[in-house]
Amino acid sequence: MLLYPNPQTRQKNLSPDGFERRVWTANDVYPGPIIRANKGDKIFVNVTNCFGEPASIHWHGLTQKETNWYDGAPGFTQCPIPNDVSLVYDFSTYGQSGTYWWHSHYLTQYVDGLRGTLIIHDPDDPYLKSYDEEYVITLSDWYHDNSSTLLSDRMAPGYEGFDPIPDSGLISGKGRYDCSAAPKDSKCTPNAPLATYKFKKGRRYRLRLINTSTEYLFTFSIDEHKLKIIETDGEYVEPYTVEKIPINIGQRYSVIVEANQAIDNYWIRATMNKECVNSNNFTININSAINYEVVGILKYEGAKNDEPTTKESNEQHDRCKDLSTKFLIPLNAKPAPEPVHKIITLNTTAITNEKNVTVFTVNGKSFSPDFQNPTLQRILNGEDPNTFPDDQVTFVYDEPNGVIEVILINNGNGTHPFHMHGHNFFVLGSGDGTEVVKSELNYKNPTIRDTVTLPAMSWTVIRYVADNPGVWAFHCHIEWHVEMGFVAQLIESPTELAKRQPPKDWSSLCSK
Ligand SMILES: [Cu+2]
Repeated sequence: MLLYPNPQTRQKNLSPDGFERRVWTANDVYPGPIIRANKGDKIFVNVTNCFGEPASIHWHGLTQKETNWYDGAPGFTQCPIPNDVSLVYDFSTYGQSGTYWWHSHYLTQYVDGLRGTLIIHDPDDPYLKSYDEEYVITLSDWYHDNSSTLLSDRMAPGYEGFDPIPDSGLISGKGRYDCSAAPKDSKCTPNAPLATYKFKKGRRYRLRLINTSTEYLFTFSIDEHKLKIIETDGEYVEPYTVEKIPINIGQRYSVIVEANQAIDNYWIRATMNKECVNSNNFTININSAINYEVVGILKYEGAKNDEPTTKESNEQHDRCKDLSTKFLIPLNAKPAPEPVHKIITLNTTAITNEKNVTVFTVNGKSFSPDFQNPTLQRILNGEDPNTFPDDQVTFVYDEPNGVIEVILINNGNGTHPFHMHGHNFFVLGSGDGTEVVKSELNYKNPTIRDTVTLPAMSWTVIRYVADNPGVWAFHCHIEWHVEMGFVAQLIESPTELAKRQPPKDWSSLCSK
């Protein structure tokens, strides 16, 4: 049992890449503190909101069995926490272990800084003897303007650009901005310190990699070192060794790295894949001085204090795609669950709506949250989820423990990382074009994860067991796209769900 007392969320001036801006922090730091637990622990996090605006925290990858109300998604599972109010998120880790993260799920607040990591250690970790130490490494794009400004520009009627260009990329909250490009009235300190990880020759390190970005897929590598993958999104996998690893927003990998090279300094590279993001001359912040080649340093004990001079691996991967599921076989592989009780097909695209604003649609509908009457509350109040309006984009299935298959079709020309709350899922397969090729599906030992990349003009088939009654968001994790309605609400086993008694502190959020 674990208690994390009183994290205070506050706005504070910080300079992660040398450029000072207002950052939405937890316990005054960015990234927020690492929450560590052991498998089977209960976690209590008392969140005190001092932002001066509403807030919430979602626990990305945690299935929240029996605690749908603590999933932290305003409009779906709660009313946001008002300013000057505390909420204790109280949930069990059940059998989950591995690498997770937490972030605000209220508007674009996490873009401005409210995010951190959550690690569930496993005393029965099958790889425990394969590494000596571990580090948590977060990757993120970073913007100098407040996200609310960027979002209102993005959603301005008639805007014909694309998503805002960031100003830098950060490794574990550290990056380096070219201050000569900063506006005259700003505070910017050049040569900001880079993220540096100390290795001792002969030791083996588990690196927990988490992409906590707003928009960008990163490719991670360490010069002259191999990465042995052992975890995808909390699921152990058969070891698979690469030199570079593509990691999209919301995804996590653990890799084991052996400190088996000469005592020296080596570049850690986290390259932002700009070819996966569309832009044109009108794009917000198109003249950004961003360096997409984000770096940190792996420093062997005994190495000099020089910057590395090492060269990047030339290993190539498919662009704007996840690593092939062929190589991400769960250590406890299971066949795809059967028989399928319900197939949900989600056709996604971007359109210009009647207000001349670009929005995303799922089966022709674009999501708009009702913060003060979230879906879970409506169901607990006895409303029939089959009668919700189009802008709730609901998909209802009331077959406890039935198998749900979701066919995701991306009819657009952008790459989108899709994340499901409340479940991890079996990835049966994916491919180019908008027609599923059944012969390419893997029913024998599919990859298990909770976030999957949907490349432009492509299909993906996933399955999961409906063993978790709740309201579960299923959405693109590009934060701008969430606000542009790129969301489905999965309403799982509502009859069972409606019988549950929510905690009083949760209910009282909606009356404040
Ligand atoms: Cu998207």
